[in-house]
Amino acid sequence: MATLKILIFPDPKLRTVAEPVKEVDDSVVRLSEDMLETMYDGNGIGLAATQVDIHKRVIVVDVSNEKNDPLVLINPRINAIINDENKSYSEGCLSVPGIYEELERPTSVEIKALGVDGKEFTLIAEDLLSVVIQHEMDHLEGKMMVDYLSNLKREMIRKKMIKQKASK
Ligand code: QAP
Ligand code: CO
Repeated sequence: MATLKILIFPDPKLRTVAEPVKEVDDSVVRLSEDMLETMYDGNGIGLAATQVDIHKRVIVVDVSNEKNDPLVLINPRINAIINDENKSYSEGCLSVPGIYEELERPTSVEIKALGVDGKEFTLIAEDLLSVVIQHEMDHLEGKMMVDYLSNLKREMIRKKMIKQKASK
């Protein structure tokens, strides 16, 4: 396994729309393992392949306290919004380090995806899990959490990220 380099906002590669995975072969399994290692290494709870500059529809998530419940979703899609009542969560992103913002999303969604075994499964995600999966699925569309903020706030974050990069 290996850790991968994470793209940082406003890297334009983060705007790439990911391609569906045609076949869950060894390369996809290896990618998901490397993504999990990269996510754990960065103390993250979710990561999309887009963030490591691989534009395939793969996301990994682990919202457990013990960090021992890895979840790999390949070609994920939201099948249904079960509860259209939105809830606000403080969201972070490994591609926007040091920034946390309150965002509203549906709290309960039904997701369909392929697992690393290539088989389709259905998952009813609620609360934090639901929010993280939606956040990661946005990345696959080239969408980021900063897009939900005001232009002013996004511009401030953009400048901060460029400064942080220059001082490293
Ligand atoms: C998405 O994000 C998420 O700024 C996953 O310095 C997170 O794992 C959705 C991280 C929270 C909803 C709620 C961020 C690590 C990790 C940072 C992450 C940082 C170190 C972010
Ligand atoms: Co993110």
